[in-house]
Amino acid sequence: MKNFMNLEGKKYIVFGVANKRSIAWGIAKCIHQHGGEVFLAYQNERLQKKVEPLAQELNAKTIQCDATVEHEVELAFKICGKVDGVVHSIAFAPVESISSDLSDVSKDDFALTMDISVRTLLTIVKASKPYLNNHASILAMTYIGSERVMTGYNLMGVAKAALEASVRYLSIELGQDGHRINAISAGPIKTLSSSVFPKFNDVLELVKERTPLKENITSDDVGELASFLLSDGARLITGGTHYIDSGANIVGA
Ligand code: 0WD
Repeated sequence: MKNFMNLEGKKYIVFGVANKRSIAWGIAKCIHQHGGEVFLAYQNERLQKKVEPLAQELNAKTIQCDATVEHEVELAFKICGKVDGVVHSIAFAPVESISSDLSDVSKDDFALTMDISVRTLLTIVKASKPYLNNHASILAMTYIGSERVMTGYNLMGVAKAALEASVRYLSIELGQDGHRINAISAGPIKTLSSSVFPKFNDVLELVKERTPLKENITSDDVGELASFLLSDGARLITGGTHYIDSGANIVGA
């Protein structure tokens, strides 16, 4: 039987590695373990010291790329060359905009959050098109705060709803060329970004108390789902949001 999870001979560009706790790092490691070649894109010079040693572990090439800057994204693909898949693992909202009431969020903070957390996916998809090998697969990271009110998630919930809708519309656009795009909705994981959300540790505890599997997930767990969605085993799966959350998404109040 063919091993669909085998990513040998395939190449993937992963956007959003900040450090070893990043979900993007869990995904990159897993792609590598399944035989895929990885290219890591990180946001700025500040992150270079953290990302370069990680890249060496995977024998991965790196590029500095602010995904809000179109020509930097185009350059990243030009340097990386043809790919079989792309991972978008990028999000940002100013701390004060998450902790404030949604209707109090300033115009600037709203625009910045949407620009980094949603618009970058569109920029990356557009720039990727000339570089996608046949049957390529694109992934974006989301959270259930897009569908349900999760205390403290606020503005980021609105951004993730827009991201998931973008994935659905992009699936039609990309499907015309035989490419796929999906979102992964992960349970809470302690990372640099998640540390800004108030009472994050309580959310981790709730997973252990209330979900069917009573276990918090890790970036490595996300990596396995990502590797599957990037692989030919998922060749007819597109436009969807796929949960890896110990079953949290089916639990009522
Ligand atoms: O519980 C969690 N950690 C969950 C995260 C649960 C479900 C989903 N997610 C999502 C996040 O919303 C995000 O989309 O997963 C994705 C990755 O988040 P992460 O791994 O939790 O966080 P982190 O390691 O901080 O990676 C996000 C990175 C940024 O990190 P910092 O902390 O420096 O803001 O996104 C990158 C940046 O490296 N990033 C950018 N990359 C390129 N260009 C940009 C940009 N303009 N802005 C932020």
